[in-house]
Amino acid sequence: MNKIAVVPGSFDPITNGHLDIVKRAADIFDEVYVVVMNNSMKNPLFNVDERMDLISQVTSGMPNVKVDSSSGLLIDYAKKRKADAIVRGLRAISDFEYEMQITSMNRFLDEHIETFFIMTKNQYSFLSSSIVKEVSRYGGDIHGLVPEVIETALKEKFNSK
Ligand code: COD
Repeated sequence: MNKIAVVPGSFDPITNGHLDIVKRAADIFDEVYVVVMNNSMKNPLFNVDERMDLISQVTSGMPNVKVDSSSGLLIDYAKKRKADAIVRGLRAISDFEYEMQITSMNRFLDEHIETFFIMTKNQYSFLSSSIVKEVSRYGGDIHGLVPEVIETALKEKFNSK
């Protein structure tokens, strides 16, 4: 049976840490939807269309990965896609409390959709979209932390401000 996963996030912008989770999910599931969603705690630098466009560029070599967005609840999106699983990445113990809270809430809303966690690779354990934006904003070198197209998009964003 076709197994479908949703990989949700803010992806503002997508980093090599996110991309590694997407690749590993795509090796396990038949179809993977990378979905750009709103996190009400965050104020994004890139708009939803820009984030989707960047993700599409960096996942173009992954035939079973599709890029989408949603402005509603994650669980409603997962149901709409008939997903078997939600896949999230874990970096450190500090991620755990938040992830556990949203996983429990999603299970409260629908107990049939499982959440799977993929541990980050060591080299990405310190990496977040926020830290990449911070370093890029002040002209630091983020090569190797994000795909080149993201490096360029960040430079353009900060130079135009
Ligand atoms: N290595 C591995 N994984 C990583 C790395 C890294 N270096 N960096 C981030 N990740 C993981 C994160 O742990 C997360 O699992 C995923 O990648 C996406 O990260 P972000 O930061 O882009 O996305 P978040 O955490 O802001 O996404 C939160 C959602 C937008 C999914 C959440 O707010 C949501 O579901 N919003 C929709 C409304 C909703 O349903 N809310 C109720 C949920 S209780």
